[in-house]
Order: sequence, then C-alpha cells, then structure tokens
Amino acid sequence: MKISSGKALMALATSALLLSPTVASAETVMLAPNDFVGISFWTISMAMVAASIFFLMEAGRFSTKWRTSMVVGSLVTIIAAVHYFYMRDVWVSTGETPTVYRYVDWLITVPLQMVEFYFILAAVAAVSAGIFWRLLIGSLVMLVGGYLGEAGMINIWLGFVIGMAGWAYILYEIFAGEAGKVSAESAPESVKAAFGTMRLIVTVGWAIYPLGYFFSYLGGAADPVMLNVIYNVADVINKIAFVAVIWAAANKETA
Ligand SMILES: *C/C=C(C)/C=C/C=C(C)/C=C/C1=C(C)CCCC1(C)C
Repeated sequence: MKISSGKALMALATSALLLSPTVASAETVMLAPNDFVGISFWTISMAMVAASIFFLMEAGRFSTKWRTSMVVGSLVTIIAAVHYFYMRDVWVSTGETPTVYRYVDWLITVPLQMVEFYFILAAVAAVSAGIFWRLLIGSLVMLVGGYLGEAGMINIWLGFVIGMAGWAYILYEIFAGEAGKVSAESAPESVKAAFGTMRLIVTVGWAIYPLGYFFSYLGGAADPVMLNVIYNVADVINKIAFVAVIWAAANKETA
C-alpha cells in the first residue's frame, strides 16, 4: 500500500500520543509471560490503535454520508485503546479488575455506537432524534445498573436485572421500534445490510457481556480472570467488528 508521508506522520504521531501513558510506567509494571489476562489487555490495546488508524484513514475515501460514521467509529476504538492501556496497568500492577476504567470506557463508547445507528439511518431517510435519545437512555440504564452491581453499591443480581432491562429496551428499539421500521421501509440495500449486521452484533455480540457477568459472579464473589477475559473478547467483537461492518458497507457503495 502506498501512503503519503503526511499521512504516515499523522499515524505515527497518533500512536505515539496513545502509547505515552504506558511508557511512563514501564519501569514499575512488567507483563509476566504467564499472565494471559494482562497479555490480552496488551494485545487488544494494539488492535484498537491499529483499527483506529485504519478507520480514520479509510474515512477519507468515502462519500460524506459515510465519512461521519467512520470518524465516529474510529473515536470508539481510540477511546477504547487508551482505556486498555490503563486497564492493563491496573491489572498487571494490582491483579485487580479495573471496573472503573471499564465502565468509563463503556459509558463513552456505547452511546457513540448508538449514535452510529442514528447516523446510518439519518444519512438515507428522515428520522427523528427520538431514536438517538431512546437508544441513549437504554444504554445508560444498562450501564448504570451493571456498574452499581459490580462496584458493590447495590445487590449484584439487582444490578444484573436493571442492566438486562436496559439492553432489552435497546433491542426493542432496533427490532420493533422506529429505528427498525425506518431501516426496513426506507433504507437502500447497503444501509439495510449494515443495519442488520450491526443489530446482530448488538444482539449476539452484546450477549457475551451479561454472560460474563452472570458466570463470573455466580459464586458470590467475582472470578477476575474469567470476567476480564470474557469482557476483553467481547470488546474486540463489539468495537472493532462493529465499525468494520460500517466500513464494509461504505466500501461496497464506494466501489
Ligand atoms: C464497547 C463496549 C460495549 C459495546 C459494551 C457493552 C456492554 C454491555 C452490553 C453490557 C451489558 C450488561 C447487561 C446486559 C446486564 C449486566 C450488566 C452489563 C452491564 C454487563
């Protein structure tokens, strides 16, 4: 692939900026070769950086209609990359679950992904902002419930039930609510296909999180290895693959 030196410089500057928090603590925090959770944090950090640069640079190739979605998508992976650097530090230096960083990351990136649903529909049809607000409220209920449960502020199973209710509300909106209807009735094939796959990810891919929560807390206290491995795998699918679906739709329409 041929890239201009300007673009290459921008990519280098971006990665240097993203990597700086990790470099600062390199002396005190070492990754052990048998620490699989730590290694997964590290590997996913790199995948998020690489995905961000790819999505951001590819955005320039597409029509304005898709460009906004691609840029928002790269924000999701950039924000996740930075959180993964910090989460790896917490895990490697304390062996504890980085619950606060995890939920701060989700609290920013999940609403951005809900914006994506709105954007890809708004690009092709007249849609109400209500779609965005309802998806946002569903996300907040889901994440606040989960956080209060995991942080020990409310009963772990009450938090789980509140979280499930928020997720159910999101699923209702994208299948049977206004968003689902707009996609089915007025979107062109490329958008309909992207919307369908994004919806599948929010159904099947997102199911990994409550499963991780359920099985990790089943014994009363969390199993930190299980919890972090499951959440990490889920993030790769639900962030990188989610944006890759939008990229594929944009790429198809551009070709
Ligand atoms: C990039 C991060 C994403 C897409 C995170 C998604 C998180 C969830 C879908 C979490 C869902 C939960 C429930 C449905 C119930 C139990 C509590 C949660 C927060 C783990």
